[in-house]
Amino acid sequence: MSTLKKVLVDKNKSCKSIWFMRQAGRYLPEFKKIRSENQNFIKLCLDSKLSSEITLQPIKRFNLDSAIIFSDILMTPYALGQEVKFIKNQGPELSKFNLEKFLDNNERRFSEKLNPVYKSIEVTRKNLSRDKSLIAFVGAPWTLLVYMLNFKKNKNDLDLNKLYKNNIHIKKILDKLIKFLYIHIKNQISAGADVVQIFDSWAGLIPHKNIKDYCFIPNAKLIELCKKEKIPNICFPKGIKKKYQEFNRIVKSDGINLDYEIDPTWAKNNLKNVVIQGGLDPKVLLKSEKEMFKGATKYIEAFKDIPYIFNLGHGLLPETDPDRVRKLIEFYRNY
Ligand code: 1CP
Repeated sequence: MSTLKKVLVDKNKSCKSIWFMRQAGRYLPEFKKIRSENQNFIKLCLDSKLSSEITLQPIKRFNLDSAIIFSDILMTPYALGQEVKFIKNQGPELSKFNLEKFLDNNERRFSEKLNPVYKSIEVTRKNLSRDKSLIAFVGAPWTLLVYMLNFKKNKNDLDLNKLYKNNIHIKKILDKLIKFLYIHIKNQISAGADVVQIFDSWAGLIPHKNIKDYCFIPNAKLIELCKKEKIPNICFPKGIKKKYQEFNRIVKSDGINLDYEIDPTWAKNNLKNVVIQGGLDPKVLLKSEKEMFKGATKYIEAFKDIPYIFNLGHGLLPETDPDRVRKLIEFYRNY
């Protein structure tokens, strides 16, 4: 069994496990080289051989305990018929959402379009040692909807007018997304993934009165499905602050990833019956070594008596020096 599963499922607190969100891609020179030769990001995600190679890059370099498949949460809207483009230094851009077309999607076509992702999982599993987990992931319904309906006004604000104008359709869209995400999760498990993480990266933008319907319930439904499939699962409801507690009470995932705004001591005292993962601000990897170790120590100490998976409070930043990542891993393993 992988160390990730030993902590997540067996709640073995003396077993340590470490991996990083966004460890594949973004900052490694060996990734940047492949990326520079492959301008179309979606096509790169659909190249099973290259995507498997990228998935394994951080494992080869750092011997991390788990691999996360190189793909993207926006592969779901892609497979549901929206055009997805990544504009350099600007982020993703999706073609205009069409409700009728969206509701008309069929399951077989959806799976077919994502088949290269499943193939990549198969190939990766064959090349990954058995003591390491292969993590599959999906974007939570709300976070996907933010991109699909182009709800963001700028980096961290929601266009509330757009939200209210679309309010009557939102639940319908979320429900349909849940159906397709279930298929995507099941296909990834069949291909060989043995842990699932759900990224609700924009949960923090949801107005208070909608948090239950747009975040807690959709995540809970996906976790229910993971449990039915007996697949260990982790949620990441980024930015919801103290609502992490209510999220945890309702969703009941095996693991919960802290974001960097959550105080680790608060988390330890308030998040019960769940394995805690992550929390460390990825920006500390850009600071001095001393500050990085100090930051890491805070999390290691806070969780030393309970099961804990070392990870970050959001993804590794593109400007991270790989040597820093190595030092952080060494520090953690020698602690
Ligand atoms: O231009 C490039 O080189 C593409 C950069 C890149 C990479 C390497 C994007 C574009 N996606 C990815 C891979 C990716 N995305 C992984 C692979 C495995 C890993 O490295 O861990 C994963 C797990 C994701 C997940 C993802 N994509 C999330 C959730 C996690 C998070 O960081 O909050 C989100 C929100 C996305 C959307 C996305 N993909 C890429 C960009 C630039 C964005 C937008 C982010 C934003 O709006 O700020």
